[in-house]
Amino acid sequence: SVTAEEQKFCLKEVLDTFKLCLTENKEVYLEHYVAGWRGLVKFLNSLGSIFGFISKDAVNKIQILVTYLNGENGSQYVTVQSMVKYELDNELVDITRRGSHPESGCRTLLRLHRALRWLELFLERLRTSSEDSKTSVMCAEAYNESLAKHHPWVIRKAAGMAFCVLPGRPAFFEVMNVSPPEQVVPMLGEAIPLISEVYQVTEGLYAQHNLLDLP
Ligand code: 1Q0
Repeated sequence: SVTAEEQKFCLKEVLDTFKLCLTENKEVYLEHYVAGWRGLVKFLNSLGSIFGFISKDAVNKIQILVTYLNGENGSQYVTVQSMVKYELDNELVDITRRGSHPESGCRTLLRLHRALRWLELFLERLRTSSEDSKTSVMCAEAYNESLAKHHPWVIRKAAGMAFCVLPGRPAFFEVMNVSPPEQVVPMLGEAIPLISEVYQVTEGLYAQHNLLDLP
């Protein structure tokens, strides 16, 4: 059915979305950033319900940002740069501890931003891996180098358990829905620099405004 087709993950589609993310002067379009995450969540959902607690959190954060984008101040949320400026200028961000703005665009995007680093590290491992490499190990290594330092013990534990049931590399490549499958590695080679650039631009912006530790 049409709905099933819409739900199906396609690596090419996600790649195209990240291509659209950067403006000419290297700002990040929130709309495409969020669309990129939507595509990744599709992938996650196709791996089974054990990843539900992760995809639920991602969907929740995507939804928060979409609500801003479609809200009355949506024009302030066109790029991550304009969002940061707007929310800071109007004191809409809890800077040192959680207060009256627990769901600011800035802190919400920061969570996805940290996850994007995980994605970059994981995809790079996938790209350079051999046929018999374990996705669970690549995923855990990428996680430990990135997101893990921002997560409490109980989440790290749950994530670690979920990684253990990741399908093997061949099945994983199949879910990526690239044909022929030999195209996966070159396609990753194309995707990773794009994802990396979006990450670097956002990281620079957040660093410049001291926003990297938002509660
Ligand atoms: C393929 C396996 C996917 C594994 C995903 C690794 C990330 C594990 C993260 C565990 C998150 C647990 C849920 C809750 C966390 C929140 O506490 C935390 C902080 O937020 P807050 O509000 O409590 O301060 N949230 C986060 O850190 C955000 C986590 C978002 C993770 C989104 C993951 C989306 C996954 C995509 C699958 C990508 C597959 C890659 C291959 C596709 C090829 C392009």
